[in-house]
Amino acid sequence: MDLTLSDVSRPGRLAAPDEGISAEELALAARNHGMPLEALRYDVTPAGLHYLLIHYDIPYAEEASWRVAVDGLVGTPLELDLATLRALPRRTVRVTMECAGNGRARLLPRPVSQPWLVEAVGTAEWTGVALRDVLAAAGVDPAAVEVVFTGADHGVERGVEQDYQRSLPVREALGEDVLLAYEMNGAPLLPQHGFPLRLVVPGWYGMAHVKWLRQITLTATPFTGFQQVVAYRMRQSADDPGEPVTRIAPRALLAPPGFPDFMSRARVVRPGPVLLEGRAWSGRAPVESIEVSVDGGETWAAAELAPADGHRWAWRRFTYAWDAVPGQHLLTARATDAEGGVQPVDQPWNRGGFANNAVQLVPVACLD
Ligand SMILES: Nc1nc2c(c(=O)[nH]1)N[C@H]1C(S)=C(S)[C@@H](COP(=O)(O)O)O[C@H]1N2
Ligand SMILES: [Mo]
Repeated sequence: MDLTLSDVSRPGRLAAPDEGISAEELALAARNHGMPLEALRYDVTPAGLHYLLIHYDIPYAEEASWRVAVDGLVGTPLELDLATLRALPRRTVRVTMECAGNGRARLLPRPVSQPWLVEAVGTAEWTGVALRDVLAAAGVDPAAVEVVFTGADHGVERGVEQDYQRSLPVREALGEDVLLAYEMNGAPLLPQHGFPLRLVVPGWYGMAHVKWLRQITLTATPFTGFQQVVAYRMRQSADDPGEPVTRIAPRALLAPPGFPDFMSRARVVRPGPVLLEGRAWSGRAPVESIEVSVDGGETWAAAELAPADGHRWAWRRFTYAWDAVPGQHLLTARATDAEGGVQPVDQPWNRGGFANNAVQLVPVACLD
């Protein structure tokens, strides 16, 4: 029998109303783990607690032989090794990264894919060279409109065989904090986070931060690869071209208060003062205020927001002093950013389950 790639690769689909998470989705979830929410207590997420999202396999890479090519519409094409990149001026940026599919598994109907609840987020200190320094060394042709980034990983997705590739408009690529990063939290990148080199695009959802970066190509026309025009579009129906997924929508998450039940992970607290804490971020504009509700969103109160301390692209801590009384409570928090973007209580739905920043709901039992 002659098999084609489309025979081994399934189209995107929505789950039936009563359809649970399948073994296939479980396999994805086990590979691509989230950040345990108690890690919201750290300013910088320890590398092993940062979430992971890997479409295909983690490529085997050796730093000594790694090269990244800079080509296309440039004056001087380059082939750079890691020693050359490390000798260029270093820059470190603290960045909160979130997968565009975060919140997907809570949607109704549920898009069948990596089934994130709300834990696909993490904050790291990325160190590397500013992409714009490398582009300046190559000399960007004024006719270039986009930069295409190619990873070393290869797979098939909905019948299309591909290297993982994403593009950015040239003006986004020239942002001062866009990095070719070779360190995470002061140590060489771990294999799963893109060793030895990845792109970091502060403020953008995770798909833009291409790992295992081996090629940077300046193009005269917008890129039409799979991850740009098929995946990562916000579509209402299969034939809707949809808007591209770009910057991170505002979101606040509460660190789970009290202690958990093993199976349900329901939270338990004792009566009295409970300091609620969490983190909030937005890739669009700085977070301006956080509100907390302890009655499932009926009433809201302002939370205390910690200073950004110069870290524009990192989440900010917030706290709220709650006086817990016996009974069942439904906690939630919502972020507003400087552009007036606020988290919805109702789900923002699209077929891929992208950029769903509906508020988190945290049921808490306060025991006598
Ligand atoms: N080459 C390559 N880069 C990639 C991916 C990938 O599968 N291959 N996944 C992207 C997605 S969807 C996300 S959310 C982030 C996750 O980065 P992390 O695993 O370091 O947290 O990497 C992005 N970069
Ligand atoms: Mo992602």
